[in-house]
Amino acid sequence: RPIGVFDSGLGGLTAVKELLSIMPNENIIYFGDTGRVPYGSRSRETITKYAAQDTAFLESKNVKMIIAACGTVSSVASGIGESLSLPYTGVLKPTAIAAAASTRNKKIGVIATTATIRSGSYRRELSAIDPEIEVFDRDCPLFVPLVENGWIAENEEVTRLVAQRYLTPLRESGIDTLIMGCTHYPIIRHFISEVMGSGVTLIDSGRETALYCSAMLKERGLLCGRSTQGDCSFYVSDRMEGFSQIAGIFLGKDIKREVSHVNIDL
Ligand code: DGN
Repeated sequence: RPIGVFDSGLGGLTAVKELLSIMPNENIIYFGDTGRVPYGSRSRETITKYAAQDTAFLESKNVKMIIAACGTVSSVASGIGESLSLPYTGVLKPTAIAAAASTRNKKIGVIATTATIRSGSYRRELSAIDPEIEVFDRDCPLFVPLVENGWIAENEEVTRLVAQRYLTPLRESGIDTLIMGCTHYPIIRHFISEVMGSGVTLIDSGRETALYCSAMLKERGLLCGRSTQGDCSFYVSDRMEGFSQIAGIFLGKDIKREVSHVNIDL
């Protein structure tokens, strides 16, 4: 059975990329809610409703585990795992654990969507791990549309300027670790690390969650046993062309034939 992954759009592909490299034999079903992106500016009720529909779709595909590869869902609709009968993880816990293990000076930055920052989820999670950790956070609402529109290449000056504007105050705060708390952000990590400099370790929530998922599957004896390459299928709730193209660039392969449309809001 496949692993189910969902996000509001392209962001969760950062988890898929890592899943493919850690567990190349697994099958993956990905749902990107491109018809309703962004989630990050919406209310708790709306995000919770969308997340319930997204997980119901993945359950209908008979997945063995569900990953909410979305910082916003993990932070705002945090109860979603309890209503599922399948193993489930969001990105919050694995990411906070990795950041707390990485910091030396106990100053951690968090960048994410407005909904995630407003929820205070990373502050709570990090202070539960170590109350001495000081958190510097900042919402970066323009990053998600920049990624969804494909403005991700090194020469996109607008994305560079936006990154400079959001991140310069964080660089000056003296953090040594920065959580990319929205799964879209690693797609533009080259711009983020350019501003932050080499002294700041970037924590990729997609990667940490993929590692956590592999540990969960192993612990439950749910890893797939075969030795051949697994399959990936992608579903989106809006036009497929834009998604296929940007996802293909990010994953480094042509996925056009693997992308289908689904009507999620039934
Ligand atoms: N990838 C989502 C997250 O991690 O928060 C982005 C949410 C959104 O749609 N803005």
